[in-house]
Amino acid sequence: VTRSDQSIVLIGAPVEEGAGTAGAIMGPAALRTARLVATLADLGHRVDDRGDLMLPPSLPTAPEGMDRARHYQRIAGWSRIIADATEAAMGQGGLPVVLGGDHSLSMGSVSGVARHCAKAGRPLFVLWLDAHADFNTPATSPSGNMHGMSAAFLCGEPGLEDLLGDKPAPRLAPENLTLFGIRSVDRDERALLADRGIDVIDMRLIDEFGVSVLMARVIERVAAAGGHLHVSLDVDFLDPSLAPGVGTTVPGGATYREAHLIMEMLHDSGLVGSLDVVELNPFLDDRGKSALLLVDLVASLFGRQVVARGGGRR
Ligand code: EXY
Ligand code: MN
Ligand code: MN
Ligand code: MN
Repeated sequence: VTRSDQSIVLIGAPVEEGAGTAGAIMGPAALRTARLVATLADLGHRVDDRGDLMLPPSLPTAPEGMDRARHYQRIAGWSRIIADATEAAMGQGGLPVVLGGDHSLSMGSVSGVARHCAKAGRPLFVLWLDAHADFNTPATSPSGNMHGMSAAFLCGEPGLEDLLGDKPAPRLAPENLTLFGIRSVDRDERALLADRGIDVIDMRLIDEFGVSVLMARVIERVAAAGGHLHVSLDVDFLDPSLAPGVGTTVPGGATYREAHLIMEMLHDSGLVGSLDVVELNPFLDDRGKSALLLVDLVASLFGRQVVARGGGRR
């Protein structure tokens, strides 16, 4: 991945059935209204906006016992087309940016990336910026909402084995997942995270050590392995005072500068090869505030800087 002039492929994924609240269907449109395309192009990147994916009319059938995963059939349908889209974009040398849509879309987006990485022989790492761990399974979930299950699914936890049909993805090695910004975890989910030894950077650790030290650690691990880093950015990672446009706000989130510093460090690392921007709910937003902040954060990730730093750090 080069540090400028990247080939960014925008993929709209207006999925909302994975969330408990409607409205994320409007997320991709709001991000475009907030000038995402022009912002990335102004930074010198090629931007190929492929528009929004559409759920095909015929949906996969649900295996027996899928009543604990709400809207399973629709999420399975979405996951398959989203996985195909990110895999195709990467196969063409592009950097997929998936515009959500609720966080269940990452079951598809990361799966497509995982298939590409497996073919390329490159280890996959995922940085999950979120208030929630999204590490429930159909058996542990208190809500049945599939946006709370995506990270667990990607690590191969049981219950959703047939989601991708005849094109399954290699599972994400649990030690290559970092959950960052976490401050809301369910009881059985907490036990599962501990059992699997998932790297959970909760808000308390961020308060104690600061994002700089904690992010440097993540970046060093990916760099040492020569890995591909996928970033999955959930709006509720941010403090609700900054980003009210999300159905699952939790107090005590990342500040404006913490979030930008993370994006700036990720840019300088040169390791990010794919991105999800998820959970934006324009119906709940305050005059586009959350959408505009997200576009600014994506700009930082793709190289916007306050002053030019010749060459930068790697
Ligand atoms: N842990 C709760 C559940 O599983 O229902 C809430 C999940 C919210 C998920 C949002 C997208 O990050
Ligand atoms: Mn590649
Ligand atoms: Mn999430
Ligand atoms: Mn969340």
